[in-house]
Amino acid sequence: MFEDKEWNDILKLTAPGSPLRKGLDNVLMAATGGLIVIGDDEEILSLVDGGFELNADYSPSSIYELAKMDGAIVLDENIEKIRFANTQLMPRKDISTTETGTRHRTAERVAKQTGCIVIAISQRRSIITIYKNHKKYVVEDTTTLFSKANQAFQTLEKAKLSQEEAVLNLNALEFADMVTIYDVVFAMSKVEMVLRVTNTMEMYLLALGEEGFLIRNQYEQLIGRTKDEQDFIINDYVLDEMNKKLFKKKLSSLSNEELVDLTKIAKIMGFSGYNENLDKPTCPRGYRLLSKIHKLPQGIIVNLIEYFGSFQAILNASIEELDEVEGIGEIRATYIRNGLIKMRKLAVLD
Ligand code: 3AT
Ligand code: 3AT
Ligand code: MN
Repeated sequence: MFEDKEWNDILKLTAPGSPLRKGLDNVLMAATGGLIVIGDDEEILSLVDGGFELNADYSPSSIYELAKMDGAIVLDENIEKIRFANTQLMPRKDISTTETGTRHRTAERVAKQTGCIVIAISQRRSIITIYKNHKKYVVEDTTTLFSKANQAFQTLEKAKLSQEEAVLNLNALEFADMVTIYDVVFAMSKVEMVLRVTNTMEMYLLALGEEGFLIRNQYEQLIGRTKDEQDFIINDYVLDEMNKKLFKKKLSSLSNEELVDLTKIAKIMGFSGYNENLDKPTCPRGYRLLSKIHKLPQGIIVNLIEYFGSFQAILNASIEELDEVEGIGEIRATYIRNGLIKMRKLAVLD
């Protein structure tokens, strides 16, 4: 939902268990409603009219007591001090707002005018809304968040399963030198799908805070190194550094529907001589499979690929030929050769 780091920070700030969220939940339970501004710079103070100046330490229970009074509460930026309570906020009237009630209209306007975080706790509707700049976010209760996170997790499990299948298939084809553009693009689309669900999942985990501890563990185990997997496929098949960056950008701009259209991905991957024919053969450089050889340093992998030019050439190289590469002696050459043979056996069996 939110791309920017700023909103990730807000999700963290208001996650269940955080001091701020405890205060907000107190106000919600007391059903008094509330209006809270986070930040106390000149610009904000210039909008504050009346009320009491407090400068008391922040605590969730004092927020609850203060929300019994009308008006707004002003906190410092770090949520350590309560600066004012029972104040009237006077944002500029010419700032547009789509809200109807005066509390929420004020919150939206102050957020737009000052750029600080403003929180409205509705008395009538029992919801917490956070405003910052031109965006707003309705804080979801933990039960709703949990069920959404669980749903996302189930989607993720399915996506992960079909990604693994596509990658195992690609392994076998790469060893057999029988890869077509279709196979690469198919695996790429599956990996990208997993990463997209991952983004949604991570947002829910942020919003759940410490309450999301168990599901976070499960999630991390499931996801493992999927991000690396995508980078490896890109390194294996997308031409130069410039194109790699551009490719990632173009890939993420595809909608979920477009992602299913494999010709679209093939086009942006920039296979040479690609003309809508997904059956055209292609071959990897070898980054992905070589990285599966236990403890083989990245630098050696790069040297190997630069020396031999393709994965097949590395696969067919003798121990003496491997030995020629910088950083590879006889022992390491044997280790690489055996590693590849072992992997090929496994890949073809699958
Ligand atoms: P009470 O003594 O609590 O009735 P008050 O002067 O403390 O009045 P409140 O801040 O409690 O006033 O506001 C009560 C309602 O009055 C809330 C809002 O619906 C309405 N209200 C307040 N200020 C305005 C305004 N400037 N324009 C329209 N309605 C307003
Ligand atoms: P509810 O969803 O009813 O809680 P609302 O957006 O409908 O919120 P109201 O007009 O009912 O807002 O006003 C409710 C209270 O909000 C009244 C007052 O205590 C507070 N409030 C409204 N405007 C301001 C303001 N400019 N500064 C401080 N407090 C305000
Ligand atoms: Mn109202």
